[in-house]
Order: sequence, then structure tokens, then C-alpha cells
Amino acid sequence: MSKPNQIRSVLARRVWDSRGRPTVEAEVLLEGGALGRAIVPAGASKGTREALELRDGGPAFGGLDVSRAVAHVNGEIAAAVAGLAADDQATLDGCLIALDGTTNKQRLGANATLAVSMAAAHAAAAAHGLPLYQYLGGPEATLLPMPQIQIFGGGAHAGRRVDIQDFMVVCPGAGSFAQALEWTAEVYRHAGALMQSRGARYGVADEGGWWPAFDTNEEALDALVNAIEAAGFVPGAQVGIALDIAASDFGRGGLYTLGLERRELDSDGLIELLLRWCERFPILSIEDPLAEDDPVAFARFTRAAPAQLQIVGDDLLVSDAALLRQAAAAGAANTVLLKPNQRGTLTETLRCWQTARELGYGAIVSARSGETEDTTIVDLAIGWGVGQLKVGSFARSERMAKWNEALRIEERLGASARFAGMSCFGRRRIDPPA
Ligand code: 2PG
Ligand code: MG
Repeated sequence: MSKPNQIRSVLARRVWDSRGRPTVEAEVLLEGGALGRAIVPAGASKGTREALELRDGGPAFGGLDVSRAVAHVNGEIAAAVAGLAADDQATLDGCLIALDGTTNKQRLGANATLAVSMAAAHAAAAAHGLPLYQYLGGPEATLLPMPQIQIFGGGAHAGRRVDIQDFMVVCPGAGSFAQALEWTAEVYRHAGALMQSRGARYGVADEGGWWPAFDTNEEALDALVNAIEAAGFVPGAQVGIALDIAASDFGRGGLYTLGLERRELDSDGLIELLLRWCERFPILSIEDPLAEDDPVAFARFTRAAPAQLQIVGDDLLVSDAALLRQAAAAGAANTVLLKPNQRGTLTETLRCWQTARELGYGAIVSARSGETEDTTIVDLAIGWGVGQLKVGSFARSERMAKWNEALRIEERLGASARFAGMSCFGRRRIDPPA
């Protein structure tokens, strides 16, 4: 006899992401009639140790088609997971991992496995009659994340027009998630007006941040502070800066090429530059300050940085629990970015978050630069109580769908909603050697 929570069928199709590129959507139908659906995002600045996103190669769509990943879902994966309980995520994901049989999902594709993993979670939540965040976190799932919102795009998301990838804001002075969005809306608007007044407003980058028409990276930081002030906020206290340096994109072997400024820095030179920026600008969080192949310098930066600075590992850690343990042992970073498609299942992503908690690290649930209307990461951030969420800018519907979904959840939670504010920022420091 079948049970209502058992998977009856799985169906995948090719859909299109915010860069107009193919991606995988999966639907999981349960015996009781509940249906879950999810779409997988795609990165541009990727860590080399991310799980593999399977692309077809060949002439169509620049080699980026996903017909093989879609076929894997509709064939092997659908057959293997039929009959499994959708609300036993660990067993389901274990089945996907075993079926793939490689360490990085290179046979089936992380885009195939993650689509099914997430769609099954949605189906299970629907079967339980609960919104996904509540299904994942129970009645405790009331913590609204601090948003990290991009104002200027750069790096791989803007044709390397500037070296730094994400110039973002966080709102330590805001009292609620809704207020953090209101404040960011004003900063984003003023940043646009500022670019307009300089005759330098040329549209937006991949994640919707303003196109970075600057002559130096520091000019972008100055412009961001000006926009915060023009919007009427106290830089640092009310609205602060968060950067994703994405240093793996312009550094290799301990050498970093700042294309915009036509100079090359070694690891210590880059560390010095970033520390100077931390003194001059109200920077509260820095992601990937050094490249993924430069972990010793990453740890050196972590030790040298101001005590309150959040230091985030993205390419360095690729949402992987084992890499996070290694980084913690070496004293690198104090926060991990959680991107489910870097691993290919929800269970592995959750394991990384659990490891972060155990080690005293902070975490940020993050979207990718190639996104869709899928809002699963909002449920993960709230359901898992992570306390921080990074989605891109304050424009374009693949971004706004996520901010707006979190707004709805905050409203639905009413008096029980708690805003994380700065409480979940990574702060851990290893003691300097005696
Ligand atoms: C990152 C993300 C989002 P991508 O580096 O953190 O900004 O970019 O998805 O291209 O890796
Ligand atoms: Mg990053």
C-alpha cells in the first residue's frame, strides 16, 4: 500500500534563467497528490571545488544546454527515487548521492540532483500543509535574515568593468526585515541618481546592481558612502558596506591583477589594501578577500582584520562541511556562504550549516548570479534560522521575488517574527599564537 508522502513521479524540463541561459526545473508528485517544484540557479564566478553543473557542450546555447541533466532526472533519478518518502530528505538525498556515485556529482550533474532535492522538499511541505520554512524549521522558524543587497555590480558580473564583484549594503540600524528593505531601496535609488548626475548611468550588471562606471575600485566605495549619506543614513551605524571581493576571479598563485587600476599585488599587498579600505570605509563584511588557492593568506587576513569584521568564505569553502572544518583549523574566515548548488543536495548544504554552528561560524544563504523566480533559498534561510541572506540587488524580478517572499513571511509571522539584525554576523576569531 502506498503512503501519501511517497514519491509517485518526478518530471524535469528545461527552463531559462535570468541571463537567458538554460537551467533545470523539476517537479515531484507524491502519492497523496502533493506537488513540489524547484528551479536550479547558476553561478558565473565559481569555486573550482563546487559540485559539477552538467552542461551539454556543443553548438547550442553556447554549450550551456542542460538536456543531459534533464534526461538524467526523467530517467535514472525518477526511477531511483520513486516510492521514497519525500519527507525523509536525508534518505532521498543519500539515494541521489549514491546513484551519482562520484564525489562532485559529475555523472548526473548537481543541477539534476539539486532540482529533485529541492522539489521533494517543496512536495513534502505541501503534503504536511505547511509553508516550506515552517516545514523545515517548525514553530522555531521565526528569524528573518539580515539582507546583503548589491548596489553596484562588478567583476565577472559586469565584464570586469571593476575588479571587485559585489558592492553591497547591510542595515545594522534597521529594526525589521521590511525596514532593511525600505532603507536599501532609498540607497539604491540615490546610488542610481548619483550615477545619473555624473553621466555614468549605463544600466545594470548581472544581479541588478548599477553598472560600475568607475575609474578605481575606491571610487565605487566613495560613491556607495555618498549614496548612503544622500539617502539620509549614518554610514556604518545605520547602513554599512558588505563586499564580495571574489578574489579567485583575479588572483592565482598569490598574485592578484587589479585590471582597472593596472597593477599587480601579491597576497600581502592585497591584504594591506583591504585593511586600508576597512579603516577608510564603513565595511562590515568581506567575502573572498583572497583567492581559493591562497588559504594561508586568507587566514592571515582573518587574523589581521578588525575584530568586528565578518569574513566570508565562498569560493574557499563552496558550502562544504569538510572544507569548512579545514578552514576553521587554519583560522580562515568566520562565516560561510551557503549555496545549495555548490553541493547538489539540501542535506549536504544543511550539513555545512550545522558544521558552521558547531564551529561558531556565521553563515549566509546565497543566491547565484544566474537566478530565476524560484524562492527556495528564502525558506532555507528562515527555516534553518541562518540569519543572513544574499540575493543580489534591489532590482530585477529574479531578485525581488526573493525579497518579496521574505517580506510576506515576516508579515505572516506577525508578532512572533524576529529580525536577526547583526546578531548572526560571523565574529569568531582564533587566538593569535602565544
Ligand atoms: C557570489 C555569487 C553571487 P556567482 O560570488 O557570491 O554574487 O556570484 O553566483 O556568480 O558565483
Ligand atoms: Mg561570492
